[in-house]
Amino acid sequence: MTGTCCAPTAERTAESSGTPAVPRGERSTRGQVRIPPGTFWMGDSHGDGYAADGERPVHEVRLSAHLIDAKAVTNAQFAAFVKATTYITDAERDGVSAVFHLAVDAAPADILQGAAGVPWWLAVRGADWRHPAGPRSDIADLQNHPVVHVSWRDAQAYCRWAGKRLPTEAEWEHAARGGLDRARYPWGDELGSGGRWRCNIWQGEFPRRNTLEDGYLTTAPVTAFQPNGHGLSNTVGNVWEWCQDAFRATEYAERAGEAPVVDPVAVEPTDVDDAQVSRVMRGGSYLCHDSYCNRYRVAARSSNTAESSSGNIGFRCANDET
Ligand SMILES: [Ca+2]
Ligand SMILES: [Ca+2]
Ligand SMILES: [Cu+2]
Repeated sequence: MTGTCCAPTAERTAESSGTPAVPRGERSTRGQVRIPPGTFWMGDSHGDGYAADGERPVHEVRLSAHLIDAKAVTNAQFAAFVKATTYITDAERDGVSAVFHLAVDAAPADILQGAAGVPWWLAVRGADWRHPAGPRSDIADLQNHPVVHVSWRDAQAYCRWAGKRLPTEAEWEHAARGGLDRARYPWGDELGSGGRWRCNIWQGEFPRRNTLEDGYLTTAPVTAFQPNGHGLSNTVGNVWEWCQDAFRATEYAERAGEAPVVDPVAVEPTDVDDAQVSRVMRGGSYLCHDSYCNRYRVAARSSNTAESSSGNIGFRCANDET
């Protein structure tokens, strides 16, 4: 396990290449909202981002009409998928996933190591989507919380079964903006607080003391907090959300000059199923805090390898309009 700021990267030992064999389900738009065709300014209009993430230059993007889930995929939904397909996630196959240190619920022998540079992440044996805090935890009381410990490859498999697909990075950002032009957050430019948090991030001193002003140390139910202008809940905060795109920090710079860019998606040219390809994650998570990671903004970008999983990465689905 090596470290990126907000979510650790797995060094999997189990064989994990190739598309998992999951039957493709009939197209479904259940739980999805329609996003009409339109253009928007993609990227960081405020200069808030980390240069290495490539949130700039801001550029105009035109999107065709599409659909996107109003909320992240829940544990209950993922359980239905696993029941129907007997799918085994990357974390289950590997036997290990990353859990935030204050959340671990495991025997000491199952706590293997901290991640280099990010000691608040612990590799925990037996941590997986059914046991989000480790082997001693379960999801009985977390049915409507976002599924976590799912890799990009696991998310792809779910989408295939559900008759859906992952959103592109551009679709995700456009939907997360909720119709607010160039705003910082899904509700406007100010984070707000004063006892009224709009999203699930970290309050207090990261990574030891969380004052829980927003109510949650780790995940919140997928419909907690007010939805944005498009009816989407918890785009920023709660859990990172996988997108379809391969991650390239230079992506936006390469788009400059085309105006507007139409339905962009960064594809990995060699092997779309490569477990090592870095895939885009959006929205930040319950661990984000301005003091070390302000990626709970709609423009913020991050990435992880397609086989990585942790207790703060989930996903929502999208669909073409037929
Ligand atoms: Ca929180
Ligand atoms: Ca989110
Ligand atoms: Cu963060």
